[in-house]
Amino acid sequence: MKSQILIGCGSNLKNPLFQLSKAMHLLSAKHHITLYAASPIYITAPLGFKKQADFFNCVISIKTRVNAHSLLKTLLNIETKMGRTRLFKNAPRIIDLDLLLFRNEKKTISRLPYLSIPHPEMLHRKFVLRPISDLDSQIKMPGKRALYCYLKNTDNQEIKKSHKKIRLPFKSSCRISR
Ligand code: PH2
Ligand code: MG
Ligand code: MG
Repeated sequence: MKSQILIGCGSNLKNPLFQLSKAMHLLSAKHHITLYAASPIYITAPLGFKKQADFFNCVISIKTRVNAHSLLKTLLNIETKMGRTRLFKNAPRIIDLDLLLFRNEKKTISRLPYLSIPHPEMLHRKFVLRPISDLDSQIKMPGKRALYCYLKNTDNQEIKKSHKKIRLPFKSSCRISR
């Protein structure tokens, strides 16, 4: 897989599968973004704040000509457009779009919206690492090992593949999720 721009998607409110599909359609409708591949979707136990419904998570790979900060703004705009509210840290959410990796960039920008890539939590989250390995098991953290190497540290986290299909916004030439 060539693009190396990865976005983690999650939802646990108001028909999460529908919300994931809607987010992918809104993203691919942006003229500066091309959706390149989508991982399978996983049903995952909540990390952090536990008293909430299971999440549906997947990772998508995109191509874009804009920079990471501008892409982050687009992701936050889509979250807002879809009705995301921020009640407290790790609260249930209708949609969460996290910029995980942006090519080989390592960067922190402290002005708003705050950006830190690679995503600071990604190596500890099975709901991120598992779908990334489905897309491409060789993807590396900038300056570190292949991401699948970190998966074994997350054995205690519960995730299972969802077998329900969602509507994907791909053209037939794109790689489609299994
Ligand atoms: N996102 C969080 C916190 N906890 N747990 C699961 N299973 N899936 C998520 O997407 C998730 C979470 C913060 O963004
Ligand atoms: Mg998140
Ligand atoms: Mg987020």
